Amino acid sequence: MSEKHPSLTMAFGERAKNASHPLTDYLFRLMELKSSNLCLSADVYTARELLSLADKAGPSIVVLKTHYDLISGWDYNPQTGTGAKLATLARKHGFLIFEDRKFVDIGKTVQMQYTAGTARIIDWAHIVNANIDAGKDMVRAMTEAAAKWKERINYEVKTSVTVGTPVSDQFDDGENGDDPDRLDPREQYTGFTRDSRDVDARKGSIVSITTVTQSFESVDSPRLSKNINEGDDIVFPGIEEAPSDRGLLLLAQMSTKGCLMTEEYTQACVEAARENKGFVMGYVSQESLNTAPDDNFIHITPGCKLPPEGEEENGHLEGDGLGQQYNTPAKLICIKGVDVVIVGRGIILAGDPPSEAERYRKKAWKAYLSRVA
Ligand code: BMP
Repeated sequence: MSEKHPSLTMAFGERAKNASHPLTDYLFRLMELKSSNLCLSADVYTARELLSLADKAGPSIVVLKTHYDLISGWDYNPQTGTGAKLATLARKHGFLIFEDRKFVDIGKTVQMQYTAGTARIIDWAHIVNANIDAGKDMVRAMTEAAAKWKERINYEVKTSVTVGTPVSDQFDDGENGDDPDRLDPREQYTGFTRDSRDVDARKGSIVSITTVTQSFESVDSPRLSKNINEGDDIVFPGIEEAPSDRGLLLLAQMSTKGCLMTEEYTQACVEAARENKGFVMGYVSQESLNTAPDDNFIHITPGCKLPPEGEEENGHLEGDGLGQQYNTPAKLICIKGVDVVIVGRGIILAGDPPSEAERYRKKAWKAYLSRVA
């Protein structure tokens, strides 16, 4: 880390002005507005707990980090499911949703995992991350997928299918197999367009009449503003709604003991970030990686914990016994130069998680203020 890099002493509000990604600009301004550089890692067991925690801790945080695949009862419905509900809470409290999916695969597979499948991550997560062990082309693949998605949401396709005489075997191809609005990979990336014949072919054995209606609806506002139920349209005051752009964080370093990510790998992340500034917001890392004069990437850092209230703050913090290592917000922000700290169990396992989130917010913000002073 270069101690003297300008991003280390510049206020977040100033960094917003030079941000190369609309979401980074937004996030820096949100951080100033809420006096928060705290990300809550909402690693709880059920969707109900997740939504309740997001609602209660929402005022203290600027990013909510999820692992959707560890949540039981995740409702995949794009309009009314868990992702859509989180999006409503994000708008209400002013935070961004970061799905910690750590994509790593060939570009084509990652494109599909990101934009399609059951979870349709891109629909509800403003930010995702990637491990680029597979090579830098994966970042380009994700950039292209996000650009196509954004193009597509400007012309929302509404398709309704009416079927007659359904019989039990119509559910053969999975619960979402008949979702007419789902992204077809061929449709997305090769110009393929589904038409009524496809639907007819799939339904041929089970329906007597199939009617497909498609309409194209132009929308100007962000995707997340759509499908809002009445009463759920509250937007956090003092800032506009988050842009509909999607952003990527590169997993450049990990917090774990014995992490195998080499300096060479981390340097490849830095190069990939600089080459894809329009989509890469920054890094999940353990230190600032801004070294070139105009680097202004955001650094979001897990492995953060505070000692219990009243205990010596600079003492040694125990890991979790499973490889996780912890540092205090003061060390990560002032010494290592990161911008946002990620806290999971430090908050979740506290007696009163919302007030513990507030304690972390204050400590992390104080560390930032002393860094830029
Ligand atoms: P906790 O604060 O409870 O240790 O949780 C840390 C969270 O950050 C977990 O969700 C974990 O998956 C994630 N994480 C991490 O701990 N270290 C990394 O290097 C990268 C991560 O995404």
